[in-house]
Amino acid sequence: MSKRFYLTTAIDYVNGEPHLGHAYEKIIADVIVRVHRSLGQQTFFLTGLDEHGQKVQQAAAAEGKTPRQYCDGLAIVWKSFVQKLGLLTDDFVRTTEPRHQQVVQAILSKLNQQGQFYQKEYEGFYSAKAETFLTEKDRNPDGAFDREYGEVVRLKEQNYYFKLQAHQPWLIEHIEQNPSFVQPETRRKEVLGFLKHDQLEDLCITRPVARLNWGIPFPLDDSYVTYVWFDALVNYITVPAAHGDPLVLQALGASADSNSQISLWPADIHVVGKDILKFHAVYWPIMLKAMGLPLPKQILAHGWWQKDGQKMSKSTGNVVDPVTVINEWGVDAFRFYVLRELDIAADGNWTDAGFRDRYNAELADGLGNLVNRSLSMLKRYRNGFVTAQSNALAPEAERAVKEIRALLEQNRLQASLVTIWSLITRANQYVDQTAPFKLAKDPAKAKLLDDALYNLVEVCRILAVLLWPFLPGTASKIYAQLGLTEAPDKLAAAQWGGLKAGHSIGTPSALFPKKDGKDKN
Ligand code: ME8
Repeated sequence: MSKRFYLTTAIDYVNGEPHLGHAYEKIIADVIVRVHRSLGQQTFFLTGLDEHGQKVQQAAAAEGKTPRQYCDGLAIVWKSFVQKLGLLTDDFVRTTEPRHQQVVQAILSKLNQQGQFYQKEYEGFYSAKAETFLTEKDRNPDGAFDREYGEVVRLKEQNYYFKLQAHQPWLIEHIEQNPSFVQPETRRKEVLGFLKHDQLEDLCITRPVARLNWGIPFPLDDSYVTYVWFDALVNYITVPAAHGDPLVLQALGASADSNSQISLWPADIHVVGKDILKFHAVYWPIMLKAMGLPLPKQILAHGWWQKDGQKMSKSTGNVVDPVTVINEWGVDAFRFYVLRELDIAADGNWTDAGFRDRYNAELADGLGNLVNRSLSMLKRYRNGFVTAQSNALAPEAERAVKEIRALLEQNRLQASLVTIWSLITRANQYVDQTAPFKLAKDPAKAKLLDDALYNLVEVCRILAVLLWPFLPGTASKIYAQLGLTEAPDKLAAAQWGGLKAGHSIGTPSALFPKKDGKDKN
């Protein structure tokens, strides 16, 4: 049983509908999963919902629903969002599922037996929005708590704590010795800076039922529920356990069913936003180490989106609704904009004009035009039959494939798209330089026309293979228009010379119809 490439995203709070930030994270993850599939690996892609906690309890109450009714309703919306984005997911976890609850409780019991927990009374500040306790250190220079914490209240309560301090030295060493453990580099430095300069506070892992009852019952004391982050992080091993991962089952003290085993753990990449890096790069590794499980290979933290230079906020109406954009422009146009606009490390700014400009210039005039005119010319001048192999663009295509392979190994998605588009630009120049429409008028130039047409359709084929992880629907359409019945889902097919003389292509049609400037987006 070989281990699959296992990738996860953050599980989203189910206290509203999905927005641009959620969509972005899932798309980055999907591209990386598809890259690994294209390289021939077996993959497993997990996403899901974080359904417990005060925020969800409050959101449900505001709608006059029980938390369960509220979550069940929204789970339908979020699952259909996965379809809308075209994600190749293998499972969808909800933290209210019994399979998850069992794993959380088993871990809590195990860590308790090892003496990792203790009780103490806390008196101080609490933010329900961030589901966290705050200290004086969290105040801004003006003395107020940041607006991101929402309403901050004073409280005094008895809770259970997880001892973290003893773990600090090995974690620093692990991050120093494994540069790819936290990426991008700026985020790695951020975590190291924090671990080296601040003493880790023990983690409060319970909330009293009297204040919050929407959570996983704490197995050691029924007057508590489990802290939502301890609950949520565990989802990453709930699913391996549910699929019979022997390593995880062993750590949980459960026996493996030999008929249904998939090896997933350790995760290859946890894709998360920069705001939840500490939970993933500090608390989660410590929890795993205490459980006796190996650490994930990488935590990849992406930047955040704003709209028109401002934080997205439902109350001001300043939001991008991915579903509206996708319904109007198509999912691949949406995927392209978010992937091309930002490097994973950077923060981004959505503008409707920027979206429209990229659509028209890069998708319609760049890729769409190249594919449409290349295939249409082959149809018109050679009845749609592929001409004899010619290699004028082969060196440039091969160079691009090599460069993209290296970039993809480092998850440099934006840079890969830049390289793909330089090949598109080069091929469009080649049309202008060779001018097949002129060659077609002179029978003495038939061989030159054959050569030009071969180079163009073969570049289109290679582009489809390179584009598949990013724009899967478009890549499949290009293959179909080329009359190819297989899927463009293997990078090995990006080798020059795949199209054979005499092959008959399908019917060309516009991939990205040009839109005028009056659209809303
Ligand atoms: O944090 N731009 O859930 P969440 C980019 N349940 N990414 C954004 C974003 C934006 N404007 N807004 C949110 C949680 N995100 C927890 C996670 S994981 C065990 C538990 C990202 O719904 C955010 O960074 O608040 C996070 O990675 C994800 O969306 C879910 O955020």
